[in-house]
Amino acid sequence: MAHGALQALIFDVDGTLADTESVHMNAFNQAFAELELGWIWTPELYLDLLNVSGGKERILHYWQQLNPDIKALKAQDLQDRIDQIHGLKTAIYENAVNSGAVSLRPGVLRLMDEALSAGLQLAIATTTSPVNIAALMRHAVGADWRLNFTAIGDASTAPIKKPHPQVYFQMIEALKLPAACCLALEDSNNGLRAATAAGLATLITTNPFTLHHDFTGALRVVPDLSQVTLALLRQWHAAGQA
Ligand code: XBP
Ligand code: MG
Repeated sequence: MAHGALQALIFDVDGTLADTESVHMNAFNQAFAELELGWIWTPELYLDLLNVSGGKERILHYWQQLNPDIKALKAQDLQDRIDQIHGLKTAIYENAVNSGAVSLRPGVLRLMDEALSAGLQLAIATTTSPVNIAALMRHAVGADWRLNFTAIGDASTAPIKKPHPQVYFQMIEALKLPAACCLALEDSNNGLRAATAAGLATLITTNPFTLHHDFTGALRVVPDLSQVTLALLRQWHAAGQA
């Protein structure tokens, strides 16, 4: 890996900025119920389904497992139905976030403030939809939240979901920095693989949905950011390049 001083932090959203996955799961279930699909995603099943990143991709995967005959449906009809289910799920999720169902994880805001004050750039690299990021950040930071970020990569910019590195390559390009000067913050194996495939050192903060994942290759694995200062990040980042 090329050498470089730390100049940017790239944050994943779900599971990293906030513990959102149980709220996502409830929103999926509420959408399934409203559309009378008879589908219920239990926490055990959802743990497994999280291996497929992206809500639309997750629905397709589940549907294919449940009913292999859906391949007989016209591709456009299948996509329209998935878009409809996911659109309803997204509206339900956004409402839940707007009413305060999730807050940022410990240390996240403090580390962002520290980084901005020290002149680092911030970016977001996620598989989720832009409305979900906006709802979360507006609620946590306020209407001007977007000003803190140089760039945002999400489901609207990167159609190929993690573990593919597309969203991270987009952010590295937008930051106009070498990958060696950026650090990714992730919570999952898919996220770690996406970030490392883009050449990024990656700090993992675990959560109950990802504690069992393989984090081989991560710069460090910590329970959350409460003890992680910018000075410590710089130290870990530099040591990772040695
Ligand atoms: C999170 C995801 C997302 C959410 C659901 O991955 O996989 O799909 O579970 O959000 P990451 P959407 O944290 O790596 O971005 O339904 O909006 O996709
Ligand atoms: Mg995540």
